[in-house]
Amino acid sequence: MSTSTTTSTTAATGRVDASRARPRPIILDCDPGHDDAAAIILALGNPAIDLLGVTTVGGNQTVEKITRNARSVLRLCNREDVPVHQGASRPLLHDVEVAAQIHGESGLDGVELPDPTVPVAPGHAVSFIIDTVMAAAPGEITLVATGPLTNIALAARIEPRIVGRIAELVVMGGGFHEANWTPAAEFNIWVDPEAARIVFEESWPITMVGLDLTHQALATAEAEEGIRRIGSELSEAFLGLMAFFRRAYKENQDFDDPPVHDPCTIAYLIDPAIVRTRRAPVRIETHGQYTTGATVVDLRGQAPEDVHTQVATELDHAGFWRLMTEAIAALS
Ligand code: PIR
Ligand code: CA
Repeated sequence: MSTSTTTSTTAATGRVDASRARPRPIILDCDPGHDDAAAIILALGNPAIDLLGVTTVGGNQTVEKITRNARSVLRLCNREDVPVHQGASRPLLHDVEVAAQIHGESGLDGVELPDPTVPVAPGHAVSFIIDTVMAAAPGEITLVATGPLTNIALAARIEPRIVGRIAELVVMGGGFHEANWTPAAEFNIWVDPEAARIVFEESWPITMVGLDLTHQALATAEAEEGIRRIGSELSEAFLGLMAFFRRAYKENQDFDDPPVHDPCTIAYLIDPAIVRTRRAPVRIETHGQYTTGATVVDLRGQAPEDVHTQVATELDHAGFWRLMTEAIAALS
Protein backbone atom coordinates (compact mmCIF):
# COMPACT_ATOMS: atom_id res chain seq x y z
CA MET A 1 0.00 0.00 0.00
CA SER A 2 2.82 2.36 0.73
CA THR A 3 4.53 1.53 -2.54
CA SER A 4 3.22 3.38 -5.55
CA THR A 5 3.77 3.72 -9.23
CA THR A 6 4.99 7.26 -8.75
CA THR A 7 7.92 6.73 -6.39
CA SER A 8 11.19 5.37 -7.64
CA THR A 9 13.35 3.07 -5.58
CA THR A 10 17.10 3.03 -5.97
CA ALA A 11 18.19 -0.54 -6.60
CA ALA A 12 21.38 -0.14 -4.59
CA THR A 13 19.84 1.00 -1.31
CA GLY A 14 16.24 -0.13 -1.69
CA ARG A 15 15.22 3.25 -0.32
CA VAL A 16 12.68 5.58 -1.84
CA ASP A 17 14.43 8.46 -3.57
CA ALA A 18 11.89 11.28 -3.31
CA SER A 19 14.05 13.70 -5.30
CA ARG A 20 13.89 11.47 -8.38
CA ALA A 21 10.28 10.41 -8.06
CA ARG A 22 7.57 11.75 -10.31
CA PRO A 23 5.25 13.91 -8.20
CA ARG A 24 2.23 11.95 -7.03
CA PRO A 25 -1.03 13.26 -8.53
CA ILE A 26 -3.69 13.74 -5.87
CA ILE A 27 -7.17 15.17 -5.43
CA LEU A 28 -7.81 16.73 -2.01
CA ASP A 29 -11.42 16.50 -0.82
CA CYS A 30 -11.65 18.82 2.17
CA ASP A 31 -13.56 21.30 4.36
CA PRO A 32 -11.14 24.14 5.20
CA GLY A 33 -10.93 24.45 8.14
CA HIS A 34 -7.64 25.49 9.77
CA ASP A 35 -5.92 22.14 9.42
CA ASP A 36 -7.38 21.55 5.95
CA ALA A 37 -5.73 24.83 4.94
CA ALA A 38 -2.46 23.40 6.29
CA ALA A 39 -3.03 20.28 4.15
CA ILE A 40 -3.49 22.42 1.03
CA ILE A 41 -0.28 24.31 1.84
CA LEU A 42 1.72 21.12 2.37
CA ALA A 43 0.39 19.60 -0.86
CA LEU A 44 1.29 22.71 -2.86
CA GLY A 45 4.63 23.33 -1.19
CA ASN A 46 6.19 19.89 -1.49
CA PRO A 47 7.65 18.70 -4.82
CA ALA A 48 6.56 15.08 -4.24
CA ILE A 49 2.88 16.04 -4.60
CA ASP A 50 0.98 17.27 -7.65
CA LEU A 51 -2.34 18.76 -6.47
CA LEU A 52 -4.68 18.28 -9.45
CA GLY A 53 -7.70 19.83 -7.80
CA VAL A 54 -9.46 20.65 -4.56
CA THR A 55 -12.99 19.39 -3.95
CA THR A 56 -15.11 20.71 -1.11
CA VAL A 57 -17.67 19.22 1.22
CA GLY A 58 -19.91 20.65 3.94
CA GLY A 59 -18.35 19.88 7.31
CA ASN A 60 -16.46 22.35 9.46
CA GLN A 61 -18.75 24.99 7.96
CA THR A 62 -21.38 25.18 5.19
CA VAL A 63 -20.08 24.13 1.80
CA GLU A 64 -20.39 27.69 0.42
CA LYS A 65 -18.08 29.07 3.12
CA ILE A 66 -15.75 26.08 2.77
CA THR A 67 -15.48 26.56 -0.99
CA ARG A 68 -14.63 30.22 -0.60
CA ASN A 69 -12.03 29.35 2.03
CA ALA A 70 -10.36 26.81 -0.25
CA ARG A 71 -10.10 29.42 -3.02
CA SER A 72 -8.73 32.04 -0.61
CA VAL A 73 -6.04 29.66 0.62
CA LEU A 74 -5.02 28.98 -3.00
CA ARG A 75 -4.79 32.72 -3.63
CA LEU A 76 -2.67 33.12 -0.50
CA CYS A 77 -0.33 30.48 -1.97
CA ASN A 78 -0.37 32.10 -5.44
CA ARG A 79 -1.82 28.91 -6.87
CA GLU A 80 -5.24 29.88 -8.15
CA ASP A 81 -4.51 27.73 -11.19
CA VAL A 82 -5.59 24.73 -9.08
CA PRO A 83 -9.34 24.20 -9.70
CA VAL A 84 -11.80 24.16 -6.79
CA HIS A 85 -14.96 22.11 -7.37
CA GLN A 86 -17.81 22.45 -4.91
CA GLY A 87 -19.33 19.24 -3.59
CA ALA A 88 -22.03 17.96 -1.28
CA SER A 89 -23.75 20.51 0.94
CA ARG A 90 -25.09 17.96 3.40
CA PRO A 91 -24.54 14.39 4.56
CA LEU A 92 -26.33 11.47 2.86
CA LEU A 93 -28.93 11.04 5.61
CA HIS A 94 -28.29 13.50 8.40
CA ASP A 95 -28.54 17.26 8.76
CA VAL A 96 -25.48 19.45 8.44
CA GLU A 97 -23.51 19.81 11.65
CA VAL A 98 -20.72 22.39 11.59
CA ALA A 99 -17.77 22.81 13.96
CA ALA A 100 -18.06 26.58 14.50
CA GLN A 101 -16.67 26.39 18.03
CA ILE A 102 -13.40 25.03 16.61
CA HIS A 103 -13.14 26.81 13.24
CA GLY A 104 -15.27 29.93 13.80
CA GLU A 105 -18.18 31.44 11.86
CA SER A 106 -16.19 31.71 8.65
CA GLY A 107 -14.67 28.24 8.97
CA LEU A 108 -11.23 29.88 8.92
CA ASP A 109 -11.43 32.50 11.68
CA GLY A 110 -8.25 34.20 12.91
CA VAL A 111 -7.02 35.92 9.74
CA GLU A 112 -8.41 38.12 6.98
CA LEU A 113 -7.87 35.94 3.94
CA PRO A 114 -7.58 37.54 0.48
CA ASP A 115 -10.69 37.41 -1.72
CA PRO A 116 -10.40 34.73 -4.39
CA THR A 117 -9.98 36.08 -7.91
CA VAL A 118 -10.75 32.88 -9.82
CA PRO A 119 -14.33 31.56 -9.92
CA VAL A 120 -15.41 28.18 -8.60
CA ALA A 121 -14.60 25.61 -11.28
CA PRO A 122 -17.60 24.35 -13.28
CA GLY A 123 -18.75 20.81 -12.55
CA HIS A 124 -19.66 19.10 -9.31
CA ALA A 125 -16.86 17.81 -7.06
CA VAL A 126 -18.08 14.24 -7.52
CA SER A 127 -17.95 14.56 -11.32
CA PHE A 128 -14.45 15.99 -11.13
CA ILE A 129 -13.27 13.08 -8.99
CA ILE A 130 -14.84 10.48 -11.29
CA ASP A 131 -13.69 12.11 -14.54
CA THR A 132 -10.13 12.64 -13.30
CA VAL A 133 -9.73 9.08 -12.01
CA MET A 134 -11.29 7.52 -15.14
CA ALA A 135 -9.20 9.65 -17.52
CA ALA A 136 -5.93 8.73 -15.81
CA ALA A 137 -4.11 5.42 -16.04
CA PRO A 138 -5.13 2.75 -13.52
CA GLY A 139 -3.28 3.24 -10.23
CA GLU A 140 -2.33 6.80 -11.11
CA ILE A 141 -4.52 8.99 -8.89
CA THR A 142 -4.45 9.14 -5.10
CA LEU A 143 -7.51 10.47 -3.27
CA VAL A 144 -7.08 12.31 0.01
CA ALA A 145 -10.14 13.09 2.15
CA THR A 146 -9.92 15.42 5.13
CA GLY A 147 -13.62 16.16 5.67
CA PRO A 148 -16.81 14.10 5.89
CA LEU A 149 -16.79 11.31 3.26
CA THR A 150 -19.99 12.33 1.44
CA ASN A 151 -18.37 13.14 -1.93
CA ILE A 152 -16.18 10.03 -1.91
CA ALA A 153 -19.15 7.77 -1.13
CA LEU A 154 -21.23 9.35 -3.91
CA ALA A 155 -18.34 8.97 -6.36
CA ALA A 156 -17.97 5.27 -5.52
CA ARG A 157 -21.71 4.68 -6.06
CA ILE A 158 -22.01 6.70 -9.29
CA GLU A 159 -18.88 5.20 -10.89
CA PRO A 160 -17.88 1.96 -9.10
CA ARG A 161 -14.90 1.50 -11.44
CA ILE A 162 -13.00 4.24 -9.60
CA VAL A 163 -12.64 1.81 -6.67
CA GLY A 164 -10.25 -0.43 -8.59
CA ARG A 165 -8.59 2.44 -10.37
CA ILE A 166 -7.09 4.68 -7.71
CA ALA A 167 -3.65 4.19 -6.18
CA GLU A 168 -4.86 4.71 -2.66
CA LEU A 169 -7.39 6.58 -0.54
CA VAL A 170 -5.96 8.41 2.47
CA VAL A 171 -8.58 9.49 5.00
CA MET A 172 -8.24 11.80 7.97
CA GLY A 173 -10.96 10.49 10.20
CA GLY A 174 -11.80 8.18 13.04
CA GLY A 175 -9.47 6.74 15.60
CA PHE A 176 -8.94 3.40 17.30
CA HIS A 177 -8.62 4.75 20.85
CA GLU A 178 -9.17 8.48 20.48
CA ALA A 179 -12.37 10.43 19.73
CA ASN A 180 -13.23 14.14 19.71
CA TRP A 181 -16.83 14.96 18.78
CA THR A 182 -18.58 12.39 20.97
CA PRO A 183 -16.99 10.03 23.51
CA ALA A 184 -16.78 7.45 20.71
CA ALA A 185 -16.59 9.36 17.41
CA GLU A 186 -14.29 11.65 15.49
CA PHE A 187 -15.99 14.63 13.76
CA ASN A 188 -15.51 13.70 10.06
CA ILE A 189 -16.96 10.21 10.56
CA TRP A 190 -19.70 11.42 12.94
CA VAL A 191 -21.00 14.00 10.45
CA ASP A 192 -21.65 11.38 7.75
CA PRO A 193 -21.33 7.86 9.16
CA GLU A 194 -23.30 6.27 6.30
CA ALA A 195 -20.91 7.78 3.77
CA ALA A 196 -17.97 6.54 5.84
CA ARG A 197 -19.48 3.06 5.91
CA ILE A 198 -19.90 3.02 2.13
CA VAL A 199 -16.31 4.16 1.68
CA PHE A 200 -14.74 1.72 4.15
CA GLU A 201 -16.74 -1.23 2.78
CA GLU A 202 -15.35 -0.74 -0.72
CA SER A 203 -12.23 -2.74 -1.51
CA TRP A 204 -9.85 0.12 -2.37
CA PRO A 205 -6.68 0.45 -0.29
CA ILE A 206 -7.46 2.88 2.53
CA THR A 207 -5.06 4.45 4.98
CA MET A 208 -6.98 5.79 7.96
CA VAL A 209 -5.06 8.66 9.52
CA GLY A 210 -7.09 8.94 12.68
CA LEU A 211 -6.91 10.91 15.89
CA ASP A 212 -4.45 8.46 17.48
CA LEU A 213 -1.95 9.77 14.93
CA THR A 214 -3.09 13.36 14.47
CA HIS A 215 -3.16 14.10 18.20
CA GLN A 216 0.62 13.72 17.95
CA ALA A 217 0.83 16.50 15.31
CA LEU A 218 0.78 19.27 17.90
CA ALA A 219 1.67 22.82 16.88
CA THR A 220 4.21 23.31 19.66
CA ALA A 221 5.94 26.62 20.40
CA GLU A 222 9.10 25.18 18.84
CA ALA A 223 7.28 24.18 15.65
CA GLU A 224 5.70 27.63 15.37
CA GLU A 225 9.04 29.33 16.00
CA GLY A 226 10.54 27.67 12.92
CA ILE A 227 7.66 28.99 10.85
CA ARG A 228 7.86 32.49 12.39
CA ARG A 229 11.46 32.76 11.20
CA ILE A 230 10.28 32.55 7.57
CA GLY A 231 8.73 36.01 8.03
CA SER A 232 6.44 36.03 4.99
CA GLU A 233 2.79 36.89 4.39
CA LEU A 234 2.03 33.17 4.19
CA SER A 235 3.90 32.24 7.37
CA GLU A 236 2.16 35.06 9.26
CA ALA A 237 -1.25 33.96 7.95
CA PHE A 238 -0.47 30.38 8.98
CA LEU A 239 0.49 31.51 12.49
CA GLY A 240 -2.67 33.65 12.70
CA LEU A 241 -4.76 30.60 11.87
CA MET A 242 -2.86 28.53 14.42
CA ALA A 243 -3.39 31.20 17.12
CA PHE A 244 -7.18 30.96 16.67
CA PHE A 245 -7.03 27.14 16.52
CA ARG A 246 -4.94 27.11 19.71
CA ARG A 247 -7.48 29.18 21.66
CA ALA A 248 -10.39 27.10 20.36
CA TYR A 249 -8.66 23.84 21.26
CA LYS A 250 -7.78 25.09 24.73
CA GLU A 251 -11.34 26.20 25.44
CA ASN A 252 -13.12 23.21 23.94
CA GLN A 253 -10.82 20.27 24.57
CA ASP A 254 -8.24 21.58 27.06
CA PHE A 255 -5.29 20.96 24.73
CA ASP A 256 -2.18 23.09 25.46
CA ASP A 257 -1.10 22.87 21.80
CA PRO A 258 -3.56 22.31 18.93
CA PRO A 259 -3.36 19.10 16.86
CA VAL A 260 -2.98 19.88 13.15
CA HIS A 261 -4.81 16.83 11.82
CA ASP A 262 -5.26 17.07 8.08
CA PRO A 263 -1.72 17.62 6.70
CA CYS A 264 -0.70 14.31 8.31
CA THR A 265 -2.38 12.63 5.31
CA ILE A 266 -0.11 14.54 2.91
CA ALA A 267 2.98 13.95 5.07
CA TYR A 268 2.26 10.21 4.89
CA LEU A 269 2.23 10.38 1.08
CA ILE A 270 5.39 12.49 0.91
CA ASP A 271 7.37 10.27 3.27
CA PRO A 272 5.74 7.14 4.72
CA ALA A 273 8.56 6.97 7.27
CA ILE A 274 7.00 9.99 9.02
CA VAL A 275 3.69 8.19 9.61
CA ARG A 276 3.92 4.62 10.87
CA THR A 277 0.98 2.42 9.87
CA ARG A 278 -0.41 -0.98 10.74
CA ARG A 279 -2.75 -3.15 8.67
CA ALA A 280 -6.06 -3.77 10.41
CA PRO A 281 -9.75 -4.20 9.55
CA VAL A 282 -11.94 -1.12 10.12
CA ARG A 283 -15.71 -1.10 10.59
CA ILE A 284 -17.95 1.97 10.87
CA GLU A 285 -20.65 2.12 13.52
CA THR A 286 -23.78 3.75 12.05
CA HIS A 287 -26.38 3.04 14.71
CA GLY A 288 -24.82 2.47 18.12
CA GLN A 289 -26.64 3.42 21.30
CA TYR A 290 -23.71 5.62 22.33
CA THR A 291 -21.19 4.88 19.59
CA THR A 292 -22.57 6.14 16.26
CA GLY A 293 -19.67 7.31 14.11
CA ALA A 294 -17.11 5.13 15.86
CA THR A 295 -14.41 3.44 13.79
CA VAL A 296 -14.05 -0.06 15.17
CA VAL A 297 -10.50 -1.21 14.43
CA ASP A 298 -9.49 -4.82 15.04
CA LEU A 299 -5.96 -4.67 16.44
CA ARG A 300 -6.02 -8.21 17.82
CA GLY A 301 -3.11 -10.13 16.40
CA GLN A 302 -2.01 -10.12 12.77
CA ALA A 303 -4.42 -8.78 10.16
CA PRO A 304 -5.62 -11.32 7.56
CA GLU A 305 -3.83 -11.14 4.18
CA ASP A 306 -6.83 -9.68 2.31
CA VAL A 307 -7.36 -6.67 4.58
CA HIS A 308 -7.53 -3.50 2.48
CA THR A 309 -7.23 -0.99 5.31
CA GLN A 310 -4.39 0.24 7.44
CA VAL A 311 -4.37 2.68 10.34
CA ALA A 312 -1.77 5.29 11.23
CA THR A 313 -0.18 4.77 14.64
CA GLU A 314 2.93 6.82 15.22
CA LEU A 315 4.13 10.23 13.98
CA ASP A 316 7.68 11.54 13.61
CA HIS A 317 6.80 14.96 15.08
CA ALA A 318 10.04 16.71 14.10
CA GLY A 319 9.92 15.25 10.59
CA PHE A 320 6.31 16.34 10.16
CA TRP A 321 7.00 19.94 11.19
CA ARG A 322 10.13 20.01 9.03
CA LEU A 323 7.93 19.21 5.99
CA MET A 324 5.32 21.79 7.03
CA THR A 325 7.98 24.49 7.51
CA GLU A 326 9.72 23.70 4.23
CA ALA A 327 6.40 23.88 2.37
CA ILE A 328 5.54 27.30 3.80
CA ALA A 329 9.03 28.54 2.98
CA ALA A 330 8.79 27.18 -0.58
CA LEU A 331 5.49 29.02 -1.19
CA SER A 332 6.65 32.28 0.44
C1 PIR B 1 -13.47 19.02 13.72
C2 PIR B 1 -12.19 19.16 13.21
C3 PIR B 1 -11.14 19.44 14.08
C4 PIR B 1 -11.37 19.53 15.43
C5 PIR B 1 -12.64 19.36 15.95
N1 PIR B 1 -12.84 19.40 17.29
C6 PIR B 1 -13.69 19.12 15.07
C7 PIR B 1 -12.01 18.89 11.74
C8 PIR B 1 -10.60 18.96 11.16
O1 PIR B 1 -10.58 19.76 9.98
C9 PIR B 1 -10.21 17.52 10.84
O2 PIR B 1 -10.36 17.19 9.46
C10 PIR B 1 -11.17 16.66 11.59
N2 PIR B 1 -12.38 17.48 11.53
C11 PIR B 1 -10.74 16.30 13.00
O3 PIR B 1 -11.78 15.75 13.72
CA1 CA C 1 -10.98 18.79 7.84
